[in-house]
Amino acid sequence: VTRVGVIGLGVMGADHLRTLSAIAEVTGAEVTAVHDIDPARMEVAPGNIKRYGDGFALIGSPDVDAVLIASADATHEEFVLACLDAGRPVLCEKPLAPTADACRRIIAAQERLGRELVTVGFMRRYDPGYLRLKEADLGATLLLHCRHRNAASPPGWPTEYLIISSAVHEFDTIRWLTGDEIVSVAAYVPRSTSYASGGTSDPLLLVVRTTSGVVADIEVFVNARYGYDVRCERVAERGVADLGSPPGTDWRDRFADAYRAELTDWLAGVRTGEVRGATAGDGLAAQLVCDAAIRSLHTGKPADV
Ligand code: ISE
Repeated sequence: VTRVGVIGLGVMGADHLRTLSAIAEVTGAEVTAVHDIDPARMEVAPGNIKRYGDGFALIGSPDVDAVLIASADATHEEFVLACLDAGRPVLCEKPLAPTADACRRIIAAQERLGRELVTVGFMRRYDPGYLRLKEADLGATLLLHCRHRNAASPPGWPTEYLIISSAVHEFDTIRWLTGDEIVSVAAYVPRSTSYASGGTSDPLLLVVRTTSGVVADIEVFVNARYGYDVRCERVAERGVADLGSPPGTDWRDRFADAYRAELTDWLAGVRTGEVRGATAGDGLAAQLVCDAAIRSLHTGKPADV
């Protein structure tokens, strides 16, 4: 049995706890430990799961074989580094870390260790719709039209979070769909919705170009009100394909299949000693695109990655 420790029992951590329990028979894994800085949040865990007041103690515990990090973005680097120190395979929710330098420190630590233990939670790679889009025999991709709409953003979300928290998925998905790197980003600021927090520019339109010349336009709109609506249309030489998914309430229901598949595949990799999903290098690549998008947002000019 693979014994999993979960750090962070907020929206995503609690959802992952439920999913891990639901797939336990398939994966042969069970959650044996949880940590959250708010003890009340640990109450969502069944009574037989050990509560840790300290995330580092959970990581070092002999009762834990692998770690899932779903705590605040700012804590990801320290917990991932501790997992590497302890030799624990780790699935870290996106972003790997909020800055490129922190991602580089994680990659350097993993290189010193001499083996890959870090998986990043870019779950769209496991979504059946995106897999169909990627596998469709349409020839070379020319354009991608990406739409990423949240029903509502947390109050006080700054404009940069539309990029760091939301568009980051599009950047990884575009890299994964095309097999290219993203080389430039141009950020455009349309008229903002009156439902955005004071001063936040929402929606944004980002236009990125990849190494093979694919151009993708990304709408990120985090106060769309009507629902959670993620769309992607692939325009290729021999045809067009899109996700065709109806709007949902939020990412947990819209990507429920993807999260199950991601956790199942992660745990399969834990057993065989491999990283099967997005790597720490993918985490750094996505963060570098975020940094370029934020530069473009601030300068009003396209930015190279
Ligand atoms: C959130 O953090 C997620 O990761 C969701 O997948 C994304 O759709 C949402 O925009 C983010 O805020």
